Amino acid sequence: MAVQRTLSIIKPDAVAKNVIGKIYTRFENAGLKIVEAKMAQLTQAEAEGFYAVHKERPFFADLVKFMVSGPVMIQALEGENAVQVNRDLMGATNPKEAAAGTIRADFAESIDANAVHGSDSAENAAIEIAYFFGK
Ligand code: RTP
Ligand code: MG
Repeated sequence: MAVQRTLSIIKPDAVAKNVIGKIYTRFENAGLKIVEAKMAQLTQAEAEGFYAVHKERPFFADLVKFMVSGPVMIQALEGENAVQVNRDLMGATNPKEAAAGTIRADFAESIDANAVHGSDSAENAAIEIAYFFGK
């Protein structure tokens, strides 16, 4: 498997909990390098654009409202098989179903406030990295 990049967001709940460093340590211990990073307060339009794929879903309004509720930490991670390595670190979308030792099991509150985002494919990773960091 080749070196890849993936887009990660530490969501408002985890930023508020002061666990950015703990989550970064998990990326680093898994061999993922932080190659771009910025803290941001997303606007409504930025959050809607980022999650546009979900705009017809019943949870879309709540998801956007949550993502603009406080600052987020956005990073591009680079490493072997980075997309899947990050998804494995994150755990299941619903923290109640997330495996022990995953970021969501340890830091997330609920399916809405679930601590982190990670790209779900290499193709989406490229789109999402360009969305926040440009080419
Ligand atoms: P993410 O995109 O944030 O990394 O999360 P994911 O791939 O694990 O989950 P996805 O299906 O892409 O959903 C995006 C976010 O929407 C919220 N969600 N709520 N109430 C629900 O049934 C529901 N389903 C999804 C979650 O906060 C999820 O992270
Ligand atoms: Mg997703």
